[in-house]
Amino acid sequence: MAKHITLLGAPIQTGAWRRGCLMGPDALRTADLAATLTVLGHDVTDAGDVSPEVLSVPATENQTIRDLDLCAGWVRALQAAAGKVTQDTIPVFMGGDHLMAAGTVPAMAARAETDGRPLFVLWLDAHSDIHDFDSTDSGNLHGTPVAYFTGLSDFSPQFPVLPGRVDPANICMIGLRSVDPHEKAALARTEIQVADMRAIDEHGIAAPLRAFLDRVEAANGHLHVSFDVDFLEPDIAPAVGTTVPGGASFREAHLVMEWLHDSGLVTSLDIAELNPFMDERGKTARLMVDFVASLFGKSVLDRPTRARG
Ligand code: 5AB
Ligand code: MN
Ligand code: MN
Ligand code: MN
Repeated sequence: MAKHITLLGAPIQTGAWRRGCLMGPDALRTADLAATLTVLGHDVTDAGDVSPEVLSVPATENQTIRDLDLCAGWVRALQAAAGKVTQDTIPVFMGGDHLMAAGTVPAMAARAETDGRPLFVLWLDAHSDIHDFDSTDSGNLHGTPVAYFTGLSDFSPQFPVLPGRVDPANICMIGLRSVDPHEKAALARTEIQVADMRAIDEHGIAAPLRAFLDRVEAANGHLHVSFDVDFLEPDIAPAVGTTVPGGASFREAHLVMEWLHDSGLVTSLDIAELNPFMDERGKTARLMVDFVASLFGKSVLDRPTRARG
């Protein structure tokens, strides 16, 4: 079924330690994201890149936080830009480091609420990104969006009051393999469902995904997918800031994308943490375009889908 897809660039890199994510949107454009989705029959608009607001926010107690003003300016600007996306459009937010999700996800939660439906989030990542201003050791705010958009930690007054909040019970994280002690304790206290790499090794990637998609469908939810490139095994996706070995294989990630398509449930997507400076001849950018294509209906054989109106 043809969709209206809007590509929106979020060239934020101040949430990460290593520079380069600001080239992410242009690498995805260069790898022909728009044309690839158009060929699949979709109606695609590239709305260009968001720019950060210029802000000066109060300092946090934790002095290690990196680039707080600029990060806060990005969160504000991304919430505003994502907040303009209408219900009939599927936005593809092209990052940018993963702090982008502190902008995109609260806006998508607010949009779902306007539609009278809950927002569910599928978090594909090596990391749980559930630090807060106090707990982060690295000071890199791309490790914090989940604690912010769930309201589990207080990010005021530096980050905006949430336009929409995500219930932790509506989040499923798949692919985790690098979780800091604070994050481990935080996850244990929440209802976030986690399939770490060990669980995937033991039971496969299909089981947790199926269970989650069934829940989204039963609740008539909107589904936001936040795809951190480091979810993938670094051998196939080297263009990331910090490589964590043992990630999802091509086949596992591909199956996730195809099932997401067949579910007919996805209403928005982040592509996060693509760092083209670390890439090998565009290989990761092209791989991500291929995965997004699968999510939007590229397939080998036709199969029955659960398309919804
Ligand atoms: B990413 C780490 N937990 O807080 C930290 O790539 C890594 O968006 C954060 O998932 C990784 O710095 C953030 C060690
Ligand atoms: Mn992440
Ligand atoms: Mn990550
Ligand atoms: Mn990263």
